[in-house]
Amino acid sequence: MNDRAYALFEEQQKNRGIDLGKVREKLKALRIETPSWGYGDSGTRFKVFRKVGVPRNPFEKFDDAAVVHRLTGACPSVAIHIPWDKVDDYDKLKAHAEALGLSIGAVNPNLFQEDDYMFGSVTNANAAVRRKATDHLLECVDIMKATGSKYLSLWFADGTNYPGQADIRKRKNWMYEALAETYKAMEPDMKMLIEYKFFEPAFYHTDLADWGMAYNMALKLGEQAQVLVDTGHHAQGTNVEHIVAYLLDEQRLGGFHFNSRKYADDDLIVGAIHPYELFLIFYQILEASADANPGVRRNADEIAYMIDQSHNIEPKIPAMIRSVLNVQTQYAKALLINLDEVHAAQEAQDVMAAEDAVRSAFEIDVTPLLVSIREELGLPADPMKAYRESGYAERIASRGVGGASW
Ligand code: PSV
Ligand code: MN
Repeated sequence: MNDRAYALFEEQQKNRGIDLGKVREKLKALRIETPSWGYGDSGTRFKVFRKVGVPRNPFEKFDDAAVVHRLTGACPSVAIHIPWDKVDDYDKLKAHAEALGLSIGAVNPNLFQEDDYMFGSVTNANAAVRRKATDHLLECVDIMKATGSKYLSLWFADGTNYPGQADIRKRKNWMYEALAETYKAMEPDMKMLIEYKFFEPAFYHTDLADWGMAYNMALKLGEQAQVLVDTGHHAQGTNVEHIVAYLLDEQRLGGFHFNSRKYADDDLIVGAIHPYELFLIFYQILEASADANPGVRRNADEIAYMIDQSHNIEPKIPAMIRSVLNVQTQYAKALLINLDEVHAAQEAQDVMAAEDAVRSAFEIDVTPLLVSIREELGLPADPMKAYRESGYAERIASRGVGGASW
């Protein structure tokens, strides 16, 4: 039955002029990092619901991440958050990850949970607080060295709530100073990913509010600094794929935090709310990946794809699997865009044909393709079903309630 479905799919794609061999290679190469904090308990400012079976320490978070990787074959690295994932012995954490077939991905400093940071961390008017915050960034670079991580992933909650509360330009310069000191401590093969978000927890101004501010910092710091696009961090209606295309053209798109949202930074399952946006992001990436400029191509091919979601009501492991599958689905659809057809329509300035060439790929059911690839890789055809049937959720119930938060 599956063979027949795939044969039909293959025939249809051949007729559309799609080279399925290349599509399959690209799909098999897609890697999506999952976040350690996505396995812990998280919530809203109203309530953190405690769940049965939540990992009690970083080691158990890796155990859960390994299940996601085993079932999807696409998630071999896990981002860590310090101090949530602080351990006495990073060699031990690294060895634990490796024994599970995982590696330690991006290291995320935490500069938003201490009382000292009420008025900011690296942009605090108090020099001693700034020093403490920068020291934490440097500590995270040391953790990267100890764990073999290549990405320092930075998000700052720093900002103000009221006009006049602080000197915006001074804070801009303090931000740069902290990042420059951190940048200097990195090894040449490490990257600094700079995330932005326009509000929350600060409600008047945030020091790194949008991609332009993050990009400007990255430009001033040097080539190892790049912008990280968290899909939930924009004002409603922002054209995220335009930002993606722009950053790719400037060769400064470092990575993504995938999640989805209806209203603000909701951190929901990826692709749950705006799947077409995710598809269009991949369309821009694939255009860049075929660009005449080798630097643009390299940037497109080196993007760090990461999930950043936290589950308030969802069971964590299946929610993560669903996100991974949704990313694969939208990537697969984007790979079915016939770019030659798009370019011909663009050349002819044929608006309807150009729009159709892109959208029609979104409308294709890629299930036969994904199932066929999973079968080739020895993965379960339906990872969600395989998870439900694995008994893992029942086994981890013995961890009880009250595991790690975030
Ligand atoms: C907070 O908005 C946030 O979701 C940022 O996107 C960070 O990447 C993440 O938390 C972890 O600090
Ligand atoms: Mn993020």
